[in-house]
Amino acid sequence: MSFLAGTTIALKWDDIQVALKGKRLAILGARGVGKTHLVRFLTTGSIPAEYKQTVAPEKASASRFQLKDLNIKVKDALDVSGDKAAYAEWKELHDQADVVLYLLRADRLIAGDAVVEARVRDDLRHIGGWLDARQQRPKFFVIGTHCDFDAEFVSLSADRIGDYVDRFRRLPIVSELVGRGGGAQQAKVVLGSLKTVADTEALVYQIFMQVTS
Ligand SMILES: Nc1nc2c(ncn2[C@@H]2O[C@H](COP(=O)(O)OP(=O)(O)OP(=O)(O)O)[C@@H](O)[C@H]2O)c(=O)[nH]1
Ligand SMILES: [Mg+2]
Repeated sequence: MSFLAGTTIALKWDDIQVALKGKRLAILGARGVGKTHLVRFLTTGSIPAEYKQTVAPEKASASRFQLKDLNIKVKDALDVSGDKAAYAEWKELHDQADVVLYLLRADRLIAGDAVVEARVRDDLRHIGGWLDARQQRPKFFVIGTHCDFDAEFVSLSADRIGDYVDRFRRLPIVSELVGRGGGAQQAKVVLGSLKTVADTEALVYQIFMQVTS
């Protein structure tokens, strides 16, 4: 199976491969947002069958990111815990990264979950400071996962995802995050789901398209 079907998409992969060659990714976020899932997908092309909390940093089994038959190579894959006690490990990962992906539960923010909102705000207070301290800022992405729990997302046709993202950006907490991440030019927002391999591919594709832009 190819990574994503369709010739228009396949053509773009050349640019993406060049843009990603040798890049280091940092995948950060609270517990259960999908970090291990994403690291596993990027290193093996498959997704974990069950949830096991990450406690200590784990080196991903492949030393480079290889997406199926596509020659996408990223230098390192370290999977960190979402526990707040792991902020020191997050920082270390952040400081070496070319691309920083901050994962959060988009469904919970849309539902107005105050606990998730507070945690996200706290995370971004840390990450924002680290980003500001970098001489050359890495690309920063806010990645909203678990959208499959939002009925509106599920019924959305592929061509309307832009409207959905626009509405998400207008949530006060999201505009606060984007501001903390350096503004709309610097901080990209990507929404989707990691429920199935196909969902995960679609989300990763959206991310990689914007790494190149
Ligand atoms: N339905 C659905 N499940 C998801 C999504 N993203 C992740 N999951 C599931 O949520 C659970 C937690 O995902 P993990 O990748 O292990 O979470 P983590 O961020 O590594 O969490 P910690 O290691 O505890 O910090 C797993 O069972 C995933 O399969 C999503 O977008 N939708
Ligand atoms: Mg984990």
